[in-house]
Amino acid sequence: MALGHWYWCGIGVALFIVVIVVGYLLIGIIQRVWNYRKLRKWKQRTQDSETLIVHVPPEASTIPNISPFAMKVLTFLRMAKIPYEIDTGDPFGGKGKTPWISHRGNNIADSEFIIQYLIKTFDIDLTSHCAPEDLAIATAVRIMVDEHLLWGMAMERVVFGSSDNFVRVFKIPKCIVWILRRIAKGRAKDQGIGHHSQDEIIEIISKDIKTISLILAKKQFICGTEPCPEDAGIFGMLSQFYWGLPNNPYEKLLNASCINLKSYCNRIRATYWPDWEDQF
Ligand SMILES: N[C@@H](CCC(=O)N[C@@H](CS)C(=O)NCC(=O)O)C(=O)O
Ligand SMILES: *[C@@H]1O[C@H](CO)[C@@H](O)[C@H](O)[C@H]1NC(C)=O
Repeated sequence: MALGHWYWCGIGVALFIVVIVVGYLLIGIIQRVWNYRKLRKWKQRTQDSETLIVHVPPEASTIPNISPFAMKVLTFLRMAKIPYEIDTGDPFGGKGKTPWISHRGNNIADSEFIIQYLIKTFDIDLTSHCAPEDLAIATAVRIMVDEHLLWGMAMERVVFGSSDNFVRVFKIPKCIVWILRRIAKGRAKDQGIGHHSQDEIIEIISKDIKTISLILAKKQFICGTEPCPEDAGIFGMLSQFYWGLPNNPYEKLLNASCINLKSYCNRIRATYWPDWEDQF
């Protein structure tokens, strides 16, 4: 009797494990096939045309795009005067991230690879006015923004900020806030910053913001009087703090001691986004 009990119990556990493993593998396979078909579709759609398609998340409510990397690429395209069309149906590309582009049958993911591709393909020169050492500092600032300031923005927006703001800015249903919060928390822990308290994160991120403010100083753009591609990246993120995070704890800092960053954002917005309000 007792043996029979353990026998069926063992079968049950084994079946359960098999179902989980097969389910996991199946999801992986479906994802791959779906990804492959998506990339093939956009390759076919763009290979005989000159239209540049930029894949980004759907429209938000207070800023043209809630992805800082989408804002970076879109602002760069405007700086370089390259015409583009937006697609919001497939925001995530071959690397699972947004934005990505499709052009002449090429699918390119990651904002930096996209900008490199565009500079090469359209023969864009937006750095000839920069001294090499100024450009190096601009690049260092942009990398800090992309890889560090990003986490302060994401934590504030998704984890600490009110879900009402999140729902309003993103135009998403309230029921998915919880799951996005869990995902963001997990990623922030993997990155490292997620282990700190909110106060500690505010301290860390305020230092980033003050540093950028000091480096920008009285300059119009990060490399001087003319914009360079790194400005697109810096603006892509700062614009989120300015317009895409209502009532965030950095507002006071920006108002009080980093007002040059607000002027910088306003300058870039006025120059490249005269149609800002029409975007949402
Ligand atoms: N290094 C990438 C970063 C892109 C990125 O992190 N995009 C975010 C949105 S701002 C994303 O797609 N997140 C979705 C995810 O990670 O699942 C780039 O520069 O394009
Ligand atoms: C920052 O300045 C703006 C515009 O001047 C104002 O609307 C906002 O309330 C200020 N925020 C804080 C926290 O001081």
